[in-house]
Amino acid sequence: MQSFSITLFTAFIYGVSCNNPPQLQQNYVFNVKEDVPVGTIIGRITAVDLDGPQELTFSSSNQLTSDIVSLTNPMGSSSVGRSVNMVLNHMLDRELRTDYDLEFDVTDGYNKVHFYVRIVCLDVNDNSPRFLSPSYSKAISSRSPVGMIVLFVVASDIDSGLGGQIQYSLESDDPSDLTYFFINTQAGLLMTKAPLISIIYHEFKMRAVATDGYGLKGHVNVTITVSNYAIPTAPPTHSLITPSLPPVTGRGFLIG
Ligand SMILES: [Ca+2]
Ligand SMILES: [Ca+2]
Ligand SMILES: [Ca+2]
Repeated sequence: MQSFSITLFTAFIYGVSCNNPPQLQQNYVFNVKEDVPVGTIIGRITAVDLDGPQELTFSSSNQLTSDIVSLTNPMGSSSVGRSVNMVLNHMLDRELRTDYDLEFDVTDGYNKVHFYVRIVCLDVNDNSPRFLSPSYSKAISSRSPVGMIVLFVVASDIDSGLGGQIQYSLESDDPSDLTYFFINTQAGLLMTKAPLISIIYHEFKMRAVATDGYGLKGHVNVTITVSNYAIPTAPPTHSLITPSLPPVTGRGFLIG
């Protein structure tokens, strides 16, 4: 009897110590677009375990992973491949984070294997260009030359690729405004296009438009005041050295 118990115990130890851990089928990397809706299956994980002792079970191993995905119930036999699907718990935002290394455990009831699944967030053009200033305005003289740079507008777009590339244009409710001004499509330089000399005073109220490579637009109001008044300029900077008057060398005239 004692010999039987020792044999059984030895077999148990041998069996457990020789038990093979679960094997993942591959290193998993999934590309997921940032507009994929909640509840979508974004990937399937499969592991194999030939010798038990139990069918494989999978679990998330940290809070971040649980926040991003849930796992479905396992499907299939461990001996040929047991799988779980990852279901998205909240929408991704590539502009906040471009990738995640999710962490999971898979166990056969004896061995627990920790593994990572990489999620790469793919961009969608979900942002319109935004101007850095809420509005632009400038006063110029009606004697300003054609081709003069009046101001420059700047917009940014946080999407990648074409979705982040901006071209500028100018709009106005009064189309005749656009005979006097135009905007450089790449650099956002707003310039004079025609002589303004006939204008005594006028406020040109226009809109600069930034358009990304897929057609999303951002707008900003631009006011250019043209007048034939003197345009105030910044006062000259004062020098610490007071200039002395030049010596009087000319001749005076006696009027009488
Ligand atoms: Ca095993
Ligand atoms: Ca985006
Ligand atoms: Ca965009």
